[in-house]
Amino acid sequence: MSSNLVIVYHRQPYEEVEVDGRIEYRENKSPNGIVPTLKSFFGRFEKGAWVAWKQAEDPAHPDFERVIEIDDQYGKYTVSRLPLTAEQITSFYHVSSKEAFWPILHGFKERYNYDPVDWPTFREVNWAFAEAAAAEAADGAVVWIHDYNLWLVPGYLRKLRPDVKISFFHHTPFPGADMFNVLPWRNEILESLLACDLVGFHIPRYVNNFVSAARSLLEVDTKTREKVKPELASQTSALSEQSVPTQITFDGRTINLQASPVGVDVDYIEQLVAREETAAKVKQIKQELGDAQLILSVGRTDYTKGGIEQLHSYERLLETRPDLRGKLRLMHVSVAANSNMVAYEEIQSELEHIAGRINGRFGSLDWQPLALLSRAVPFDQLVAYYRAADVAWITPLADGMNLVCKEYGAARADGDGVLVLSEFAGAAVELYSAVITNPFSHKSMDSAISLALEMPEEERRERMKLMREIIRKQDVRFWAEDQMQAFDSADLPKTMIVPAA
Ligand code: GDG
Repeated sequence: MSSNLVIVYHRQPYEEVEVDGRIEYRENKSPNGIVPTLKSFFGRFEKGAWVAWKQAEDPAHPDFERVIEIDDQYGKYTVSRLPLTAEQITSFYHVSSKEAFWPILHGFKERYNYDPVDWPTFREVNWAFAEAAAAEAADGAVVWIHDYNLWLVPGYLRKLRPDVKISFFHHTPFPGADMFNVLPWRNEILESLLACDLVGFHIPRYVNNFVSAARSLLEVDTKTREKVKPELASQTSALSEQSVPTQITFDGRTINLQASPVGVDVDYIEQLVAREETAAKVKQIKQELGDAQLILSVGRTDYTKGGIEQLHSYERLLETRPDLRGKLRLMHVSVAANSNMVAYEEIQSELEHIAGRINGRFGSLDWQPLALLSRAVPFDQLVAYYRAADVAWITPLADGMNLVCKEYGAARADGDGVLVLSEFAGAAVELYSAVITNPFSHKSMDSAISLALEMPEEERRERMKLMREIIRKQDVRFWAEDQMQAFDSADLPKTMIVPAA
């Protein structure tokens, strides 16, 4: 039976484990994150499907079943596995998406690498995703595509299936025309996105940027523009906007635009924190700390996450404040992506270099100022660190949303703890009661961390209370409801759009 909701996301929605020579499909070990959130949508549709890639030596004759049925706590759904060669994956994902698009999306022109991009392969892979989605979709189904590595899918899908509703969600920032137009494939990408019924972003700034890029190249008109919802305009910050287009027109069609910040599963995190094992782990962490304060920093190893700038700030802090030596510990979790990308390897070795220098300069046999972890901490332990940390120091240079800061707030059911948050994380638009900082400024970084470490309890609790109210209200279910409403309101007549060749 074909599906009423088809989710197109590059990764498969489970872990494949070989047991006695047989493949078993297991729930992802970590029930947080975007994959379980997306799977939870299947419960709202009669029949669901997921399209992802899977590596195959010979895609014409893959050594796995292309389409399988999964039955898990989210119900029964189909997973269509698109066989791609290792070369196709490297080219479309690691090279085109990560080396060319990712730096531009996050505003790092100098890191943009155009030369190795093989555009025909990017098109070919996106076409294959579109074909797989078209094969799964029922008449008038919603096809929900995620992220920039699938930018051309909407245009192709519109060609293959003019009847379906196409929605596209960006998890990254979207830059304005000056930055986006660095990409030589800009017209083709924008025309594809304009084949959607709905294009979603975390915050109004990215919507405005998308429209600025589209208007710079194409005859796009704004049909409706609205004041930004109060929950996304509670302060004026680096990423604030006061109004946002909600509908634009292009080529005789209307495209709905949505700003909807992804949230976290607060109930789940609170349940984890309430467990006895978590309490025991928190106690153990606190005992090990003695009277030292714990600063926690968590993210992927990526230049956008600002790890290097943060370690420099920590070094300056220990340099200028000898009184803090022996009284602080920074746990810097920087999970290395398994991608063999030079840019990430360089960041990793730079982090190790600075961390080694800090420990060498200021540490002793009894006290190490910094613990650098390059591997993922299991989520049930991570929440114990969230709960134990006096300060969460989350200072990306650019970040679509940033869920770590929301997880930290969700874990602080005790009402204490301070969040220092970069003003360039999408989450800063919502979490105005955090200590907001500019990671490009030494002065701002250094004063924010000092302020956080010295903040009186009353102020900590007041800020945390405000933050937790927002994190709870705008949690993952709130986002899901927003998406569902947006799908419903995107019921528009469609015409065929042919993306530029
Ligand atoms: C993209 C956008 C946007 C991290 N370290 C560990 C661990 N994590 C988990 C966190 C969190 C997730 O990874 C990271 O989410 P972020 O949102 O912070 O960042 P990206 O991976 O860059 O995600 C981002 C997001 O998409 C959603 O739209 O917010 O802006 O870049 O859930 O908990 N989890 C475990 N151990 C770790 O050491 N278990």
